[in-house]
Amino acid sequence: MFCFQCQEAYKGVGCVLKGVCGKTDDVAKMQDLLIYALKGISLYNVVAKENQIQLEEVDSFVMEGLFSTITNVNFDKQYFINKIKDALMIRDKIKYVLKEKGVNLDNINHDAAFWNGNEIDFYKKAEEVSILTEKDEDIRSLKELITYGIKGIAAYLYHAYQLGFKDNKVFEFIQRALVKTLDDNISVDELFNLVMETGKYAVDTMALLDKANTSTYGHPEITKVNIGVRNNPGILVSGHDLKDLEELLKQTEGTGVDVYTHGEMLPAHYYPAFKNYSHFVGNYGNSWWQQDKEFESFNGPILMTTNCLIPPKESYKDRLYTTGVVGFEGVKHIPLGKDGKKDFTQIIEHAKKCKPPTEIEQGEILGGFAHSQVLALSDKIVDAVKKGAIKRFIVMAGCDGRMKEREYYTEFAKALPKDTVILTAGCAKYRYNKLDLGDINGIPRVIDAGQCNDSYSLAVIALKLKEVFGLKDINELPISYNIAWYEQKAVTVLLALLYLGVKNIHLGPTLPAFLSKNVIKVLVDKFNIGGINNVEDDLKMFLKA
Ligand code: FSO
Ligand code: SF4
Repeated sequence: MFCFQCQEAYKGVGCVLKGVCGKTDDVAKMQDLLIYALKGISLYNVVAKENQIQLEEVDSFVMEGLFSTITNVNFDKQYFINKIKDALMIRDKIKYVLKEKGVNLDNINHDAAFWNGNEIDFYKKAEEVSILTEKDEDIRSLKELITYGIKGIAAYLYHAYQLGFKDNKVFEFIQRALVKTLDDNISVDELFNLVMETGKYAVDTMALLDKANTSTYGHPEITKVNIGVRNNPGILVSGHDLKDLEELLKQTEGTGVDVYTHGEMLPAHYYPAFKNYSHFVGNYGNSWWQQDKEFESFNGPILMTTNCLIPPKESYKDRLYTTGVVGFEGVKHIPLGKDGKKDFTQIIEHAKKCKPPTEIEQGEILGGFAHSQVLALSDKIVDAVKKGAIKRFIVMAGCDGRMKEREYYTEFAKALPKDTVILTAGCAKYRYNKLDLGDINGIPRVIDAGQCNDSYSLAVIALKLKEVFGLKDINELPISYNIAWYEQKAVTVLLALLYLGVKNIHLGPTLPAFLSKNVIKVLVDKFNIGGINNVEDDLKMFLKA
């Protein structure tokens, strides 16, 4: 195996024997092969789309397949083997439909369009299509940058899709981009253009998800979220899927079972629609990488709706449930029923037999500053900026992770002068959202917009401020970007920001292993992207920017 798609890639180069995330060699290979099979589907489906043949089940299959290969989503080898088999069937079905309609397919001659094999052949084939078969380091780097960007787009699109929102142009782009990554003659310039186009579709998809979430559940509002526990048995929900949470809240109503959020599900508390459930108690614990301790002390069942899952300990494995694209061998999975709904009865019955959660902390955290809420406060914020009470905003959105180096973000937040405000989204916030950083004239010094996809809100806020201050360029705003990344959705968010013209973004704790030296050089020249150093030097650099 070779995988370098996340920030924790082994030695900053790539995982080769087993993933730092726990992904095994065979799962990694099956993920590579699934991606290759999705490219094969896309070769034909792009032609189908050109001929006005819309096969929605194919679009959704490609979207789900991409999502399932994101870091910490699915560790189940059999899941991928089944998906590869399905993919080969789907590919050949589209080929058949196109031939029946007399569409000329002479231009499709890539191996991805024709290869076939049984399970026994899959491992050998996976080695033939490994990332490392692309020998040119820069081309490989750009192709993977695009692939990871569209994996994140697929994840955000999936959440919107669950709520009945879709965008055919995004489906089309995803598949067109996958096809381009098969092109052996593509130039570096063409790939750079495709990187920027990925950024454009990242913005469109985050906007679509924002519309899906806010029109279904209302606009997030300022909310204090309880971090203590009550004395009833509980279910802990993690991941990003609000639809799953909604169904679970409905099904647990009146059962005596409480519901808590973990990690990236925390922002669900900010939505008006979820405030109506009196058994929706609060948030338990911290970000994803602490789940091995926190799932243990929660005592009740845990539902993983998306990433980030880590290989479970035996002490809570039997209390763990996955759903959607998430999977782990030996862990119970809640499927989508024929009626389009999920039946969570077994989790609820399981919860009733469990002890209430062990309290690990007490108090409240504050959030809910998505664009609508912040724009409602914009007069106050603009006034504070004009009067010099707020000198600078620091965007510290993104992901958390287990590397010790990430303590930097806590130290950085603590060291920021009192006239600065942190804008955050994603699980990076857990590095500083429980510090008492105070407020500026009633404006909290940590403004949490929500999940990583709500970084879109931060972009909307920045664009609004640019308008209010009458600036020509978003980079003239007193905003610095000190972003933490971990997995591929953060790549998507980064490409979205680049597409919106944001410069001087600093990315940490380390730069992506998949960016070659030359690609980094271009990103530095064009966008002045940088890494991080130490708190003291970085503070000086960010504050004088
Ligand atoms: Fe964190 Fe995990 Fe949301 Fe990522 S939970 S690391 S960017 O998956 O998705 O912010
Ligand atoms: Fe390694 Fe990250 Fe790939 Fe897991 S996802 S195998 S940790 S690079």
